[in-house]
Amino acid sequence: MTTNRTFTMIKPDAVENGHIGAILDKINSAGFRIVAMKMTQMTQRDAELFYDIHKERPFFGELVTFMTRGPIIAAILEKNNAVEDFRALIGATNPADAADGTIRKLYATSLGENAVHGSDSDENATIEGNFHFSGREQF
Ligand code: 3AN
Repeated sequence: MTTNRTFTMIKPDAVENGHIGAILDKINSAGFRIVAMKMTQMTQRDAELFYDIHKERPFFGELVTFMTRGPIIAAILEKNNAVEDFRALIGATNPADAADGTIRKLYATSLGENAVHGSDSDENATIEGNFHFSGREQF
């Protein structure tokens, strides 16, 4: 099902470096509507569950430590073709490979600390949005 929604996190590195406002401005300027948004800090268990797909990868421990070391911004975004267009807006996983003008090119520091997350499919956008926005909140 095409939902036209995606899920993003502004990661601890970008929050620490004061880039929340600039990144939200890029998101708004690219035509995304913010459907839900909160500042939160992931627990170790949260990060392990969220990145379960990477649990066998050598960088898993580093990823969990990084994602739990400070606050993040979690948000659900809406736009036509949201998943694909947002992946284009953030750029390649490694900021060294990211195109000029993309969020990772502008604000990420390294492959491991790459400023933002963007869902890679409609299915994962729904799963990830529900992971961070559940309970009484219905979007
Ligand atoms: P993306 O975030 O572009 O979808 P994934 O899903 O392959 O990339 O990786 C999830 C996260 O894991 C990345 N955002 C990055 O923080 C981290 N990561 C991926 N590959 C590496 C790596 N080789 N070394 C360290 N961290 C990595």
